[in-house]
Amino acid sequence: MAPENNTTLDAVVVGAGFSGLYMLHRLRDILGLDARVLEAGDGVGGTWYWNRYPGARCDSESYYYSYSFSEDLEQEWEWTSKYPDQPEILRYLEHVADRFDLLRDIQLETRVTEAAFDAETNRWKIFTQRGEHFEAKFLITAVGCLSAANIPDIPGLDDFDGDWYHTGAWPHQGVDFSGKRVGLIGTGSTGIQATPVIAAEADHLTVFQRTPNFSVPARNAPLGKEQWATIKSDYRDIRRRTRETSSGFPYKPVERSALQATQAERTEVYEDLWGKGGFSFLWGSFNDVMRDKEANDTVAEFIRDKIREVVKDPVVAERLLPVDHPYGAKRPPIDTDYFETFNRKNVTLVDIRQDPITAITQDGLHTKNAEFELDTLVLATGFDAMTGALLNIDIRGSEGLRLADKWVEGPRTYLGLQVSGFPNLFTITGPGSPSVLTNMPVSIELHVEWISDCIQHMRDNALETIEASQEAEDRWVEHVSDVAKETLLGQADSWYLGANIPGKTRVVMPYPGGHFEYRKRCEKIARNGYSGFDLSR
Ligand code: FAD
Ligand code: N01
Repeated sequence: MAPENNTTLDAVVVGAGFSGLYMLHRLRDILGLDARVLEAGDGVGGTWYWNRYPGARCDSESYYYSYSFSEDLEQEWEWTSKYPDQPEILRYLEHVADRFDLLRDIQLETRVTEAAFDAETNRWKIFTQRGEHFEAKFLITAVGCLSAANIPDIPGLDDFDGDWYHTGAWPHQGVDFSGKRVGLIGTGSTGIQATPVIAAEADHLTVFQRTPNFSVPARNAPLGKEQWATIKSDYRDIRRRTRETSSGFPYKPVERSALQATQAERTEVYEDLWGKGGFSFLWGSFNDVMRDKEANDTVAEFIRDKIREVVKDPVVAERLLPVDHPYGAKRPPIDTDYFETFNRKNVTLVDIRQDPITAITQDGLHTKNAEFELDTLVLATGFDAMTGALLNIDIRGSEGLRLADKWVEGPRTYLGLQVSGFPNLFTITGPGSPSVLTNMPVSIELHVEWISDCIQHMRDNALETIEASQEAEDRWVEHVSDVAKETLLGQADSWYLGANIPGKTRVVMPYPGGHFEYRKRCEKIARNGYSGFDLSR
């Protein structure tokens, strides 16, 4: 779509991933609004457009890591496996864009840099990197919780003669690792997915690990005709269950406590779930593992034993043992042959807590005690999560208040949906909502539908603006913090808290009260005429 200047619209949506695509469909095709999506990338798909690194795939099972809003779409699409790879998920999102004829209202290669609310006209003024200017009544951010890459400030990165890549901005043509000495920094979900695949191709892979991580086997498997027949006939029930659990996963909530079980009973449960693989290991074991450190220790020790069992060199095994945080307090990865990969002769593990990285040079990487010659460096160093992409836009509210100033001590929102002082701005899966603690399409659909219903309500009642009240926001921020204290989330230096970004205020950003409770609360607030929001004519 050709750039235009001074375009006036009902709504501007920023971002064309899972969130932005569905938001556009609701606004345009259900509400009949004049809406446009502005997307920085040159294609749709968001996470699945950017993260093309080797081994990238989802960790929610495919049949519920998908939209539920269209039964026809559900019946048409068949995923090849439980955890499909990035190209397949991207194809799905491209299919959705095509099927619902969304592309004609998506403007690609358009990065939003600034947005300011004009209180005279009650309109948002939105500016892009390529000099365009839009005005819209509603500004809806669909910028993603995990879309602003974290590139660590390691001295010398620019001097490196080889190639370096961040996994969240992977080249579309791929990277050829054959015959290469590769270094990989980071052992989060991304590093854990990429390591086995790169190791199989490279001449040598050196993994630079700052914090050992828990990981359980994914046990990926194809989905065949019979499974599809069952899934398709059960879809409504599956979707209902995703909405009625705290995780957005359709697992039955477990009633049993790890501490009330005997050691033998616990081992039996953990062995069974280890064999099944995936997130059933987290959600399907015991109800106290995410709340009680002693209960958590039982599962943590089980995983450590598995690592000791798999990794043949006891020194390497010891280095891989996660000991500084409870299982699940960081987003738990699932893997295919991650720990096994450290038995390969062409893989070295470096503990950069013991021997910190000091610099990157022309030839490779230096730690305090050693030098590593490298041809290629992979930064699997994650994201400035939850607030990064929002604050990369200079957003100013009704009295010129900057979002970046308002959030200096951590994000403040009401329900993760709105920010006091920023009328008619909606933040899909914003901080303060369950978002990343859930299977995200479920949280995304909830927000998209809540926002479009809210806009419909405003139109029906000739309302001009909606804004979270200061009081409701303060109460919500306090509630999020209180609920977080009942969990183990505070006990890890994770991106949930912003602890991965130097200088970022440490605060639990996602709402840990569970999807179902949160959903009921959002629905009740809407039924009560949007209590906690100020609406004006
Ligand atoms: P995104 O997909 O991140 O899309 C945001 C879009 O906004 C991007 O395309 C970006 O370019 C654009 N954008 C941002 N800022 C601007 C700007 N200023 N101007 C214009 N455009 C902008 N979640 C799960 O629940 N299950 C999983 O299995 C799972 N797997 C994941 C695997 C990886 C590798 C990663 C990184 C995340 C994964 N997630 C998973 C989380 C995932 O981000 C969400 O599931 C979902 O894809 C988010 O969709 P979104 O549309 O909200 O955001
Ligand atoms: O990022 P991360 P990610 N020097 O922040 C290390 C989703 N996802 O891209 O732990 C050295 O988790 C950092 O070390 P430490 C999922 O929600 C899902 O892996 O901070 N090391 C850590 O080891 C996930 O949680 C899938 O000490 C540095 C790593 O880099 C989220 O995206 C796949 C460093 C970053 O781990 C983010 O995952 C991929 C530095 N300066 C992603 N800075 C699925 O499977 C950071 N690190 C679905």
